[in-house]
Amino acid sequence: MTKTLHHRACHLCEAICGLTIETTTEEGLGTRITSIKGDALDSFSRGHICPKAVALQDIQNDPDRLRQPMLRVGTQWQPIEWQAAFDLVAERVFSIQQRHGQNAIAVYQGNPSVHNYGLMTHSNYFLGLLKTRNRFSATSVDQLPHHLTSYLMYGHGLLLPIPDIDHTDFMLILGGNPLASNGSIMTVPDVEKRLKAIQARGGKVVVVDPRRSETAAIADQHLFVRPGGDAALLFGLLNTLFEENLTRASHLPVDGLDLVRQSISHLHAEAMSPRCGVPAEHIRQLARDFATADKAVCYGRMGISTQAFGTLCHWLVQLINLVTGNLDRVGGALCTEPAVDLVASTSGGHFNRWQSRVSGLPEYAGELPVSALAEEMLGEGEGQVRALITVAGNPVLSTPNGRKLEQALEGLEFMLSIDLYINETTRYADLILPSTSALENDHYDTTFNMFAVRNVTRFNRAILEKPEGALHDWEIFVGLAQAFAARAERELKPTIAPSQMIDRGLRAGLYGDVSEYKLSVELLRDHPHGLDLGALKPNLQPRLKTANQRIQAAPDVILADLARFAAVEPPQAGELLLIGRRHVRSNNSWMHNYHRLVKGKPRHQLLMHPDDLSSRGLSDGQWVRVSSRVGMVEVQVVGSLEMMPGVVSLPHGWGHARPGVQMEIAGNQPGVSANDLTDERQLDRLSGNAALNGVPVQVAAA
Ligand SMILES: Nc1nc2c(c(=O)[nH]1)N[C@H]1C(S)=C(S)[C@@H](COP(=O)(O)OP(=O)(O)OC[C@H]3O[C@@H](n4cnc5c(=O)[nH]c(N)nc54)[C@H](O)[C@@H]3O)O[C@H]1N2
Ligand SMILES: Nc1nc2c(c(=O)[nH]1)N[C@H]1C(S)=C(S)[C@@H](COP(=O)(O)OP(=O)(O)OC[C@H]3O[C@@H](n4cnc5c(=O)[nH]c(N)nc54)[C@H](O)[C@@H]3O)O[C@H]1N2
Ligand code: SF4
Ligand SMILES: [Mo]
Repeated sequence: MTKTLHHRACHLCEAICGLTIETTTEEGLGTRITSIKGDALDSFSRGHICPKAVALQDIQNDPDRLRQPMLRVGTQWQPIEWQAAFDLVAERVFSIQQRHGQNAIAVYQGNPSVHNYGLMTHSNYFLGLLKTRNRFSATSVDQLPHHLTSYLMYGHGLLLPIPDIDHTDFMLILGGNPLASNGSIMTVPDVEKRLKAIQARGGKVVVVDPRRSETAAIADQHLFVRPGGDAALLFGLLNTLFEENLTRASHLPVDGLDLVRQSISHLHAEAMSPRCGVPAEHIRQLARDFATADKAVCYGRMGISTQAFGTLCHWLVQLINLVTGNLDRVGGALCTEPAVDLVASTSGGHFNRWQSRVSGLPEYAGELPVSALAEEMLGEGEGQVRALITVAGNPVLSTPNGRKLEQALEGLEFMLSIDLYINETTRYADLILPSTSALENDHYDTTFNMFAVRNVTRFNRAILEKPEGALHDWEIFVGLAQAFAARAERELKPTIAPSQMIDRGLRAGLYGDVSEYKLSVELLRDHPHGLDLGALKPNLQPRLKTANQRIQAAPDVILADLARFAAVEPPQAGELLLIGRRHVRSNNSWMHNYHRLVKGKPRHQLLMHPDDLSSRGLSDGQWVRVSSRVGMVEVQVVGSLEMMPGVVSLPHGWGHARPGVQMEIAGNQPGVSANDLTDERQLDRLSGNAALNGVPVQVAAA
């Protein structure tokens, strides 16, 4: 019996914690994982770990995880050989495109795509060949407003300023709950300690959230905000900074700031207070506290990007940091200098070059908003989507009006899923192609090193041997590309393995051949705990990719959105608005089949303020019927003083009790899907991002 210790970054969320994984090899029994712990020698995560990492062994060992390609024959699933599967896809996709045009194939790329480097490097090797404009991803139910704002203001959608959490004195958080999510567009392992360190050095943490979240509970101040009201609150803050001369000069070249000031002067704290539910005096005081802190940073995340004015929100966050002198400043918001730098190596992006067929929603960087996916399948006529390819995603549970999407999936001619499970979405597929598990694959974080609060890098080799006959995600895409190119008689450029691509990226980068580091994949093997490349530092000016290399404070399309903001009806008395929430033991729409994570009391009920319960004659623990324009679910309600009155909260990613799902849901707790209630017509119309938060609902006894 031999025991081996491996060091590796966890790929399950954005925090990229270092893990120490022990495997035991026994003759005749093979190799198994015998322990998963935080890696104290990882200087970035410092031994931090959460319960999901321990469940990596459950992903590995789960008998329900698919290990070979599966073909649906009627209601049955049958194994099929890889080459036969690739040829089948090539034939079906080619034939559909011949008959209905290139755009008849739609693609949805889900969240785990950005946590798996082979998917980042190779999915386009095949998907790019399809030349379809119907590309969709989780971006438009998540962070699209961040990218669009950076593209418009800084010239590159990935030039995202990150809170310098380790050096700030004042952190204002809107719509983020890092204590549950472990941070997002702020890769920050061990976030609770880092927030408490702000307080320990005499600084403050302020949280704006319609729920007293886990993060709000440890903050110095928590303000309830009406869901979807953040743009109003942020207008009030920015105006106060202007009106009360609380601004500070910035070293950055900026165009359009006077125009901003004039255009928003009527949106002052007093005018905005009824729209956000925050008293005007609190808005003004918050602006003063922010501006007088030596180093401050305003950070907005998921809760403010998935709402009707998500892009206005993120634009205002940038401006608040800018006019207080905190953009591109130590202790403020800083851009990273990653070892593999996609900002340097890619073009800035594009926006609204084409629109979706049915609703005319804009593309961003070649993708359309996923709220339009179902209507593109259901809407008859030229250009109708006839087939779908999903990659590492579960849009039935993850995108608004999941029931409508299900109806659309039933009518498809062909569906392919590249996924590990037969779940709520992939059960509609004709063919499912499962990859190796993460621990059987190398890992380099191409995405989250770019958004980390320190410049860090690491490359980890696979921990477990690749099972015979299994393929990595990237190899699946190579197989699909080769089969499709052969069928379509198209030329296919050769490709190289992801690790070779990363090696090239490392060598060509800032810490590569030209530097003292001389980073390469080979060199990173000597640093299994990861390599720290230093604190973030001011660098925005030379990295700007706008045409005139100046920050654009007043992009036309954003100023044009002020008219839409002005046209919104005031809040109605008695309204009830739905928001989401995350829990540290749950991961989007999956991992609910691992007992280790879901054990204990259920965590997917509806939370409601006790006053809202009693005004409806409801009691704590009762089953209720929640309905919206698009649907209805029945769920248990829990009275909670965490909730702002008039707001209810339901986590997404549940709702597993659907026929044909082939995995055992641990504890027999399927929950219900929040996206059976969210509305595909509720959008940030500017970017097309779904407004998942602030959905009007009614709640009554079931
Ligand atoms: N109402 C509401 N809806 C939301 C949200 C919300 O807050 N509220 N959040 C939104 C956000 S931020 C996001 S990112 C989306 C996420 O939603 P999705 O994009 O649907 O992503 P997941 O739910 O993580 O999908 C996980 C799927 O990927 C598969 N998978 C996991 N790892 C791999 C792998 O390595 N390879 C392959 N091929 N497959 C793999 C799993 O088996 C599972 O089927 O949900 C969004 N939906
Ligand atoms: N454990 C765990 N970690 C995860 C995930 C997971 O599913 N589970 N998912 C990962 C993914 S894909 C992402 S994108 C990140 C997201 O990471 P975060 O952005 O931190 O997302 P949440 O934890 O959902 O926190 C959003 C907060 O916004 C609040 N909110 C809702 N509506 C509004 C509003 O109108 N205004 C304001 N101000 N606040 C509002 C909610 O109450 C909630 O507290 O988390 C990642 N990490
Ligand atoms: S917080 Fe948990 S899931 Fe996220 S990277 Fe760290 S250990 Fe993994
Ligand atoms: Mo996300």
